[in-house]
Amino acid sequence: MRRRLCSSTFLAAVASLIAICSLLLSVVAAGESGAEAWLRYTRLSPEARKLYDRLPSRVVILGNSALFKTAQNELARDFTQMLDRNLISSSQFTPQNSIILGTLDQLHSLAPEVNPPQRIVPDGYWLKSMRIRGHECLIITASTERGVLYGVFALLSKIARGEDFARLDESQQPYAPIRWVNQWDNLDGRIERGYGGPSIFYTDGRVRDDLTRAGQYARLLASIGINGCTVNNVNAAPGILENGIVSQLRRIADVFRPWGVQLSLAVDLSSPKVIGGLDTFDPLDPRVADWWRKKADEIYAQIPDFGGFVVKADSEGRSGPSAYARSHADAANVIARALKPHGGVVFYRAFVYNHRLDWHDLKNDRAKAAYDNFHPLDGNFDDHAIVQIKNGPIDFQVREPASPLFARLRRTNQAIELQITQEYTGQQKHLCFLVPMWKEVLDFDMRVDGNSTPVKDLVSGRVFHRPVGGFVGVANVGMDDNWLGSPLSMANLYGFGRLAWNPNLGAETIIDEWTRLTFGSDPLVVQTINTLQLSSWHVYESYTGPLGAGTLTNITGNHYDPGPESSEQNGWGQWHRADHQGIGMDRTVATGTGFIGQYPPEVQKQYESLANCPDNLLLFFHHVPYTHVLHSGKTVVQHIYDSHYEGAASAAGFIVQWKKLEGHIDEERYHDILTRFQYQAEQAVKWRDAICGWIYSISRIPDEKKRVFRND
Ligand code: GCW
Repeated sequence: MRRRLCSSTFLAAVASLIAICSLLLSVVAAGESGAEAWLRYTRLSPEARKLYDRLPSRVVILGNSALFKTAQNELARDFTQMLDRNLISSSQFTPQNSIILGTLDQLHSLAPEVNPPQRIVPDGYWLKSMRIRGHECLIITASTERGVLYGVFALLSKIARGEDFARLDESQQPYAPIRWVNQWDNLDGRIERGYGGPSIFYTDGRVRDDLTRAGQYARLLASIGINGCTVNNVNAAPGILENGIVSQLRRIADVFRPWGVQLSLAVDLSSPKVIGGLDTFDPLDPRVADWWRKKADEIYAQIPDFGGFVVKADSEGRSGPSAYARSHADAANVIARALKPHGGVVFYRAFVYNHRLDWHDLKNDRAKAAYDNFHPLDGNFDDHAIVQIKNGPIDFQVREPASPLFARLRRTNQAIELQITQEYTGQQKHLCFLVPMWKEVLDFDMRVDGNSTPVKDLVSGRVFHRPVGGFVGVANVGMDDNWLGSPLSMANLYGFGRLAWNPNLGAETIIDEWTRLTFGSDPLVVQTINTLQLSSWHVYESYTGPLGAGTLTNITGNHYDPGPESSEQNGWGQWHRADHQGIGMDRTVATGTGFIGQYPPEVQKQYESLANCPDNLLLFFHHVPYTHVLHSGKTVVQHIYDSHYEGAASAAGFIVQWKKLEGHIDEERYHDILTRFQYQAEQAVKWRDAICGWIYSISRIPDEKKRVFRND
């Protein structure tokens, strides 16, 4: 009997041990699905923990708002996770070693001697180790409460990456006040160009009951300094402004607020007519102005920290001011004036073009549209309006020059729109780390008035001293555990936030931070993933669109598969103009569409001449024979062949590099990503064969290396 009892106790113990183990395993597995993204905060090794032994265990919170609560909870939770330490919180400073969280004003009443080295702008923060009343303190302070939260995340990031700091004296300031993401979510739960599952906000025409993911998303955004999120598609359903929906949207704003993320909405210009019951949406009609005013008042009554509206008008079939022969400035201003009393802003997208262009006319050029539409209106937009400009003049292609419009709006607020969701860059199925591409655009010097005027300084409002400006990223996260559909693609969301905060950060720095936070600091892991990510844009470009050829993808369909013929002979204007003699769009002033003339003179000079135009944009700006010799010494056609073969080989090489990480990272992400690389390598071969075969069929010039054949 005793023996039996013992053995049954033993069995029960084993069973519960197994249960505990499987629970632990499932916790690890759940944690490694990618859901935590760069906020994993895993337990540091005892040795690494030693670095932070001197950090106080007491935290003093000088404010009691929701943002402070968030900061306090985040700090406490992640200290426990990473350092196995329980922080003791207090709202009063009693003389002992402490971490102190407070705005500068709050801090001054405690310790008037505390003075930051420079003015801290809103959202900026200062981390400072100093003695207060004889005790070692670490101060996390800012001019705003949101800045304090950002300071907490900055400290946590340092610890998670094992940064060795004995004492801190670091102030960080955002480059621009606007650091927003746009989500292209529809009320039915689908996301336009979303590759990470259905909407985290909506299902079946209404806001989800369970907004846990929306809150987690806000946490992710806050951790990288993003302060606004537009929660619906720019192809906006007018119904988004119906009263019944606004009261539901309020719940999203409520889960954003503790993280300092402001909610905003994309709106359709025809709303006053379609849902407002007016017989017009003419922006100059006083009834329309009144409607927008009342609508804004209603929204602010429910969502006091509402950020504003985003407008896509007269674009791709959307309604717009042209219906009443009014200008885009008229349309933007009627909305800006409704938002102004509440401090909100309207983003008016410059993505306006005629999608029924006559392709027979070689002078027609979609690239010219943003400038043609908006440059004449410079100075006509109200201060609460911001013109939101896509990075390139076409549409998020793998290689485009910077939009000339950035240089040409002197008296208008502007923001750059970057695409995090990889619509034309592999749809999260191919690895394509976009930070190096974004940096090329942000660092591009427009030479306005012959001075150094990089795009980052134009969009942030520095060059023309604009009151507001900044960065918008189209994110499109979804319900998939890992948000974007692929764990590695999250580097783009992270990178967008980091660049919006500080566009001077290097791509290497950003990816190194991200990899350490997402996968840990094993040197082999860090080195391998950093290298893969940093090479990925170039690799993707080399097998999908070298030399700036433009859209070779299926433009009338999924924007993903190869489809070079689909770009031509239609009104969409994403033309490459390939024929039997040559390839490329002639956008020169001398013989082409004249697009190059939209740039400031020094940039014009660079692009206009074949001798100065960089190879990687050659076909964007010039139509050349296939036998044209590049700066590299190769002919265009041979470059296209070689580039595709090299690109496909590099994609296959990704698998080999990735396999080195087996056993170095968790199995779940290891296998998930391995499968993706295997798929990408196959797709790269498909692209290679499709494009090389097509180029051969139109040029009839054989590949010197005899790899390209076509049975026709
Ligand atoms: O790139 C195109 C996309 C559309 C998108 C549009 C835009 C939301 O294919 O899906 O519509 O750009 O930016 O408005």
